[in-house]
Amino acid sequence: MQQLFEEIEKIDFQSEKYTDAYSRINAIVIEGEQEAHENYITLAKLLPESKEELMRLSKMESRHKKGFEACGRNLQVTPDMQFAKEFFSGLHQNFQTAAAAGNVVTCLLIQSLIIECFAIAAYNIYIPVADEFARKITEGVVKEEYSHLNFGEVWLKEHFAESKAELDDANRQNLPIVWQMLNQVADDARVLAMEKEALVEDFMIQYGEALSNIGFTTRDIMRLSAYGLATV
Ligand code: PL3
Ligand code: FE2
Ligand code: FE2
Repeated sequence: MQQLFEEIEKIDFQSEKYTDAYSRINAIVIEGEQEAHENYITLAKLLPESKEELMRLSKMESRHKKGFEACGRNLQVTPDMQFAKEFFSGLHQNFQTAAAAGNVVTCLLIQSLIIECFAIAAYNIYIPVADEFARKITEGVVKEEYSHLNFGEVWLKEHFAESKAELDDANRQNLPIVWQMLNQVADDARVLAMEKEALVEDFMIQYGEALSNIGFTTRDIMRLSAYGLATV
């Protein structure tokens, strides 16, 4: 704990090094919230029986986006949106392809499990080292992300037997992309005092818990949640 305090004291939120890294991380988060907003609208079309709830989640995502835009403005940082679009292109493409084919299980895995767990891990690690303005915003956001993860868990649990094989496939296609994304952001995250190892650990915990809530066995969880990790 003492070490963490010393580290936070050292952070100069105005330094060029910090604001340069922030221009990419802030953009990633803004783009992530925008993608999430669009993905829940798409999911609302695929799952008309949950339309109202999914539209509610989609609106929350645009509020999150506005919150993180304010965090960038507060530090006088211009987010590098071009970088962020490329950063998300792998998951974006896979979500679009799955949606076009009506593969709702894959869409839920990408958005409600992978992206939400990635966001929860990142936000949890960011909160203790954030500037005061961003910390308050991020604390409010992360609470809501748990409810988005919960939507995916509940739906997939209710349809577990018939979704299992598709979940396995979708995990195989998309989890390696997450490890690549983490690698790409690791240096910038380090400048913000966020360690890659902590991000990986928190992601694995969130994702493993989600898979367990859906109904996977411990053996399956080990196999699924580490898929592709050794190759990065
Ligand atoms: C879903 O509601 C939101 C999706 C956002 C995904 C964000 C991923 C963030 C990875 C970058 C790690 C540093 C985060 C810093 C937090 C401000
Ligand atoms: Fe969000
Ligand atoms: Fe979310």
